[in-house]
Amino acid sequence: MAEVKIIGSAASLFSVRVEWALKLKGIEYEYIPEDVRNKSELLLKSNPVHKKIPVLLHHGKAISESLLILEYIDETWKDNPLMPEDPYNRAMARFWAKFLDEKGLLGAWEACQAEGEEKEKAVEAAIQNLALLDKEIQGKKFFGGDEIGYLDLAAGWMCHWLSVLDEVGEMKVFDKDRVPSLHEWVQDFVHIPVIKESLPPREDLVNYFKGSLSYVRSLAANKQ
Ligand SMILES: N[C@@H](CCC(=O)N[C@@H](CS)C(=O)NCC(=O)O)C(=O)O
Repeated sequence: MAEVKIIGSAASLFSVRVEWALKLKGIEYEYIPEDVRNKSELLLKSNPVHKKIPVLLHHGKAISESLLILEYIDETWKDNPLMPEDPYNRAMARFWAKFLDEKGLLGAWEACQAEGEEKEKAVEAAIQNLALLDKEIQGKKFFGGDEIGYLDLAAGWMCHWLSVLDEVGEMKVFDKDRVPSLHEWVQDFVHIPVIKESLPPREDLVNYFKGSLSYVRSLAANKQ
C-alpha cells in the first residue's frame, strides 16, 4: 500500500494545490482520480463530513480540506518549508488563504454566474477582493518572500483557473490594470516547473466550467 495517496481531480484547484505541495517536498504519492459527479465509496468513506476532494491518505489515515492538508504536509515533511517561521507571518498567511477561498474564489465564481444588471456589480466586487491581496504582494516575488510557500499555493488558482472563469463568464476580473502586482506574481509563479507541469489543459477546464455554469443556471431556473 502506498504511504501517501491523494483522492483528487485534475480540474480541481483544491486538489492541484495539494499535489504542488507534495511535489515541492519531493514526496512520492499515488494519485486516485475521482469523479465528483459520481462519488466513489472510497471518497465517501474517507471524507464522510463534506464528501469532497481532495483527500490525502497517509498510511491509511484521511485528511481533508486542502488548506489543512497543506499544513499537514508541511508539518510532516520538514524539507522545503511552506509556512513562514514567524508566528505572526504564519497567522497572516492563514488569514489571506482563508480570505481568498471564502471571498476571492467565491467572488470570482459568483461574478462568472451573474447575468444582466448584477454582472457589473459582481465583477467589481470580485476585483475589489483581489485588489486587497494585490497590496500584499507588492514589492515581493512570492507571498513568503523569495521562495514559494503556503500562501502562493493557496493563491495558485489565479495563475490558470481565474482566466478560465473570465473566459467562461465573459468578464474581466483578472484585470492587469486593477491588480498589477498579482499579474506580475502569476508570471513568476507559473514559471516554476513543478507548478507548470501540474496544470490541467486549459481547454478541459473551459469545458468543465462551461458545464458547471450551465448546471447551476439550470438549477436556478428550475427554482423560479
Ligand atoms: N474547502 C474545500 C473545497 C473542496 C471542494 O470544493 N471540492 C470540490 C471539487 S473542486 C468537490 O469535491 N465537490 C463535490 C461536491 O461539492 O459535492 C477544500 O479546500 O478542500
